[in-house]
Amino acid sequence: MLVSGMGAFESIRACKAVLFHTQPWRCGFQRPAVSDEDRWIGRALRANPLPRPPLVKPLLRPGLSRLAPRWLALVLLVLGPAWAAAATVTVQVVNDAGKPLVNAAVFLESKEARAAARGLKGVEVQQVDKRFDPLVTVVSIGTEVLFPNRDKVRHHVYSFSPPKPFELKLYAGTPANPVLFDKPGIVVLGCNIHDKMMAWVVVVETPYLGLTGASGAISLRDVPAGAYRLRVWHPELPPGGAAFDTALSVAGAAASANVRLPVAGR
Ligand SMILES: [Cu+2]
Repeated sequence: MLVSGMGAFESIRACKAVLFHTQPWRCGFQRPAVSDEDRWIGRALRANPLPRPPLVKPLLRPGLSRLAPRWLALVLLVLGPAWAAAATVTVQVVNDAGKPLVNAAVFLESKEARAAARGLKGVEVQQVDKRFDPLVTVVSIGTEVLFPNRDKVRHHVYSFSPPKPFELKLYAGTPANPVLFDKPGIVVLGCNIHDKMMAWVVVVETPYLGLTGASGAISLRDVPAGAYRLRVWHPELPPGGAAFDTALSVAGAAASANVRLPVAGR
């Protein structure tokens, strides 16, 4: 079935092959069901626990264990104020009508955040009821993602996106090898069998990341004090364009920001 706006393309698959990175909406993108948001954000946060600042662990290597208490005291004396200043950053995202916007990827960039980014294992984007779940996944660079098929039909997951072109040929169950997302950017997922299946993996160079839920809000915990770029991306932003970008200074126990994106969402 053709989708309004597809123009000269003969099928949704042909449309996606050409327009995946430019105008995927013309190929039949369907907005997420609001009822699934809490499940998505819950899984995203479980899959992407925010790491602690990596300052103490190296000092506790076996060779230094005897000195650890003294080192720790010195480190805490010097860095204590910065450590104590780790903040919770709350970001409220709304659409162009001022309504809460679900499934917006929110992340904080800085030189230090880039150095602290660590890939994780065990992140999943499952296929269930012939759709991807979650619809949007935001991960730190270097993260491995599994694509378990929990449907009774087989799927053929692929992406043409430059940060991670890949293909998991027609399969049932969980493929043995996860897909490593080792370059930053937006990776659009599709299924060769079910043309309407679409989802996104947002690969970012920071450990301070999250996805907005039904309220359009996200709280990023344990963010060290510092100057950041607050970035916000949503699947309905103009394809190929940059994510929303603004300066955000983090100090004290909490920081907050309001972001209005020029998308309809819901
Ligand atoms: Cu499929």
